[in-house]
Amino acid sequence: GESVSFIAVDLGASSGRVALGRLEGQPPQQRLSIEILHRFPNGGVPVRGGLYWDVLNIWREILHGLKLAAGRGEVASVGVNTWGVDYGLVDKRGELLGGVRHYRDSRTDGVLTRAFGLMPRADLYAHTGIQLLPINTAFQLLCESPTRLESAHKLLMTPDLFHFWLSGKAVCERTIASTSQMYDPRSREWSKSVLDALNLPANLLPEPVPAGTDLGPLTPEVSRLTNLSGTQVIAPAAHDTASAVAAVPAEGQDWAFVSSGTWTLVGLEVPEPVLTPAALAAELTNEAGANDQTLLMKNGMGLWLLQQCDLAWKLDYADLYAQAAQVEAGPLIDPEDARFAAPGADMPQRVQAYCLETQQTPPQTPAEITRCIVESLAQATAKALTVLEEVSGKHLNTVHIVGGGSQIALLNQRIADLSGKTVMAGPVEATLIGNLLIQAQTLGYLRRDELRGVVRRSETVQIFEPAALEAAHA
Ligand code: ADP
Ligand code: LRH
Repeated sequence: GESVSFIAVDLGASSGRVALGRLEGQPPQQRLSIEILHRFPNGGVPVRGGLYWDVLNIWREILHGLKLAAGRGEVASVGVNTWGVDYGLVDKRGELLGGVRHYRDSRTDGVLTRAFGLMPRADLYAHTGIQLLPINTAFQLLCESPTRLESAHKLLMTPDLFHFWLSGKAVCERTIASTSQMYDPRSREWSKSVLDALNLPANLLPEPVPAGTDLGPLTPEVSRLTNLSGTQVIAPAAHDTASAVAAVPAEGQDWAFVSSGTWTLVGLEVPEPVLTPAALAAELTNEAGANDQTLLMKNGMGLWLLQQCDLAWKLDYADLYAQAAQVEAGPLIDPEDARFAAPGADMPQRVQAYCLETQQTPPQTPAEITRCIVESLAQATAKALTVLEEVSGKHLNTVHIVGGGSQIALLNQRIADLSGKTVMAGPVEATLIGNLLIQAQTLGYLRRDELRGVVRRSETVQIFEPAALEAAHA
């Protein structure tokens, strides 16, 4: 039958992928098939005490993926999503100025104290509605070199930088803008109050545009390099979390999502930002979602802990998680403890030191350490769900877990057990799917209320019931 194809580029902190999505069938029975054409590792590059993203290598990998896609036939459009908060600076001629720092760069250590001296914490929250993390763009800018800022013409958040390279258009897509701590979620514009108080370079910020903005065709150069012609560049929900949530296969109203990857993002889709003192006290974040939704979330540590352990172990994830499932739960860490944020293959030792300091028997084997990390992440997730129920006044029955971490059966089961809610796991590639669906919507192939139905028809979910309930049903 008839079909239309789109390319999604999903850049996560640990890996990137380029996928081709095909939307097939007639409304309201459309389905989406995805084929991952290219995967590549991603991560920080340490240089002279700083930590950077290798954006030129990422760009080469993107071009390679696009070329593979061109070999499959016509492609209507392409869109890029990435992790939040990071940015590049370009000069008047559009040239990239220096490197793109990784949010785990240590230059922002302690920056919050300086920031709160310029604008009190509660005010920063009232204006932006997001969790006050030192990695947020506004605070990174407080640590920028003044000469670099003076030479800059535009600040481009990472997905916007790639959209600029693809299309020649410099914009700031709203979902990624909302991770910056410079964006007001009510006016949906940059926050003049925050920019003024922190003395940030407002002149560098491109106009915010909605998720699903057509940026025009690929540049002639990119067309030539990739053999793609007639392909539009469309800014999807350019923040990976927002793309992932757009593809959660939920029905009804009583659900929460967990986007599980390098980070654990636990949240609810709500119609308006929640900026109450209770939300601030709970350190909840209101980021922009696709289709004008707000994502009310707790942003926290995720499988970063395991990724860093694995630098030392070099074990297969599936094997490791299977072994961990054979180990009894024991010691617990606080995943948010500051010692876990920085990169390093000494992560197992950091976990052990935490346990010793808190009078717990440290886990020894990779399986034991993995069990400790999984249990600690499950507990943090269950706690976040309770906080979200309290702050929103909503009773939740179902938790949709998407992303790489949704493949970890033990983690899914423990979240079900500890929260007492039904967990639905999958799709693993929700971010890619959300990216593709917003492009399809932008080009008129789908209505906004049809996106989740396409995911439900196209993907399977795995169900995990809480243990206590299972026992009650037996
Ligand atoms: P990000 O987008 O933040 O880079 P992903 O959503 O790709 O992260 O998730 C990566 C994580 O998924 C890995 O760190 C790992 O813990 C988990 N994972 C990857 N592959 C598997 C697998 N085969 N089985 C279980 N877990 C896996
Ligand atoms: C997860 C994520 C998260 C934060 C972080 C910097 O990939 O996008 O939502 O913004 O990266």
